[in-house]
Amino acid sequence: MSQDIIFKFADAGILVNDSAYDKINTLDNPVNISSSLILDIVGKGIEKRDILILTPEILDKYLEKEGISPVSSENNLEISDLKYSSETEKNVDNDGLSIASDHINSTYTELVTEVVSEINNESSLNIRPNIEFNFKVLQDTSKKSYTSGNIKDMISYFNDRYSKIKNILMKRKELKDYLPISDIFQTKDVVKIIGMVKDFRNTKNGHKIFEIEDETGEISVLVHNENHKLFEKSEIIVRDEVIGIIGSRKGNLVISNEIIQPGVPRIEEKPMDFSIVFISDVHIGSCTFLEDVFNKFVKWINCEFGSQEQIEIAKNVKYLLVAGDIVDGIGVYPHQDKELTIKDITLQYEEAARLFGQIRPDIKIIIAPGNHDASRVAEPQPAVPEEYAEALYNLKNVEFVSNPAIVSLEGIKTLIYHGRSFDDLAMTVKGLSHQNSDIIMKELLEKRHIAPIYGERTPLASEIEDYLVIEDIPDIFHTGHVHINSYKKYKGIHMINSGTFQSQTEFQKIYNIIPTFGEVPVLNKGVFKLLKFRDD
Ligand code: D5M
Ligand code: FE
Ligand code: ZN
Repeated sequence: MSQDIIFKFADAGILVNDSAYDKINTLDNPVNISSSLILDIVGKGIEKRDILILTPEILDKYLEKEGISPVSSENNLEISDLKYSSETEKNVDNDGLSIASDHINSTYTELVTEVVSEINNESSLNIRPNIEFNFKVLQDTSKKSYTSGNIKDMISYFNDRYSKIKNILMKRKELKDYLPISDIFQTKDVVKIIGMVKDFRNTKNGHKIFEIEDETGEISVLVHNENHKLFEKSEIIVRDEVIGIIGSRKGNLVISNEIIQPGVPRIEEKPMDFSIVFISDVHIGSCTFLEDVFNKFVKWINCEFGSQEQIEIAKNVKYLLVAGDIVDGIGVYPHQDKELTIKDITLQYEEAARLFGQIRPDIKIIIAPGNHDASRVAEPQPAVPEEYAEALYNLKNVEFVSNPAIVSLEGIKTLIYHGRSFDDLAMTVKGLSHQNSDIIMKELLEKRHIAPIYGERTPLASEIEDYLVIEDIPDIFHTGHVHINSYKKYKGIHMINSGTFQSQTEFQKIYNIIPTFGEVPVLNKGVFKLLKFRDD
């Protein structure tokens, strides 16, 4: 009997007796059958703290109900068939929870503590009864979708994007005396404009030409390939981005000397006397969701597992942020059902509620949707709908926000974004890839937009307003989606990608995406840590 299966049952509060162990072991697919059986039992509404004993008789009834193997008993499995035990079992994992130090870049590694592997047998769980949260939602677009999807909305959407980002660019001293495009034909010397990139192309001599437009007109801007630094900068500029150009006019062409992105000023770091845990891409319901790894994470956050140092970190946790893809969803890609253990979206959220419901109630959990969740896919995505996720909504310590959203956690401004636009940037910009989400996050901050390219893989709702402009500078920028974690501090902003709890999928095999599953970033009193829960 694999330990994994024992723990699966134990985590759901079910003890499996010896004969039932043996019986499960003889089945073709014991792991999957165990998962379904657990769901079936848990779905009957047992109390979380009750311990149930699974006997071979109960197992037989379940197998018969599911048509898995012929058994003699005629009764259906009922909750009353399970024997209750008042004894509370302590589940102790044999595997150490370690703080990872083997990570990608050096800045990252410097911030990670030494590997420690100790097992804490005694629960230090001490619920803080009087804990107070200073939690505010600063920006949420859940109820702000007014779009009728017509062409007028498109125009208004782009105008809004342009004027919001222009307002940021106008404050740059280099662009103070910018001119509307229609006026530059009257000037001879230096030309300064602020416009949206309508398109760009390379000339046959290898120069780059941008078509830039504002509300008054449009103009071609040439970037000479011998101006190496400028040419390099021009390579990261994308369609629909709003930029400033300083150059000289030659007839109907502006020769660019400088490209100015709105960028972000350096921010001062705020003190933090608590911890925030960042996760995303849990993909509950998928065959590749790593339930055991997730349960180990839950035990740590509940202060029941880890070295003394790790438990001290857990004690400081006040917020758990989830940046989308909580569940694997239904029909997200062709033939997805073959890769699902739970094929119903409501049941996926019920399972999510069971798993997240094990987390201590004095931690506030903030959930934003991702492209696998049951929210509309066009961004900004409204919060996970209650209609499908009622079970999660019933958890008292969970808050739901849109994607993207800005929340204030004790005054720490946190921008949460799933990260779908990373696909567009990784596909279209030289030097950007899923592996380097820190560079993509820096680029989004520089562009002051969550999903700058319109009409690529990221579906954007053409709202009357563009809610994806990054107007406020966050203290933390939390993303997911790429399933590969990263951390970098840029101009004082903590940029965090939280990885996943899903092992490599068939799709990711094709694209050679190697996920960093079970590695969880934490800001412990302002200091970054990466906690490793995976076993390998
Ligand atoms: O995304 C899981 C992973 O797959 C993540 O690394 C992004 C990548 N991905 C997803 N969709 C695409 C497209 N359309 N192009 C390129 N790469 C993609 P998930 O959202 O969990 O399915
Ligand atoms: Fe995902
Ligand atoms: Zn995703």
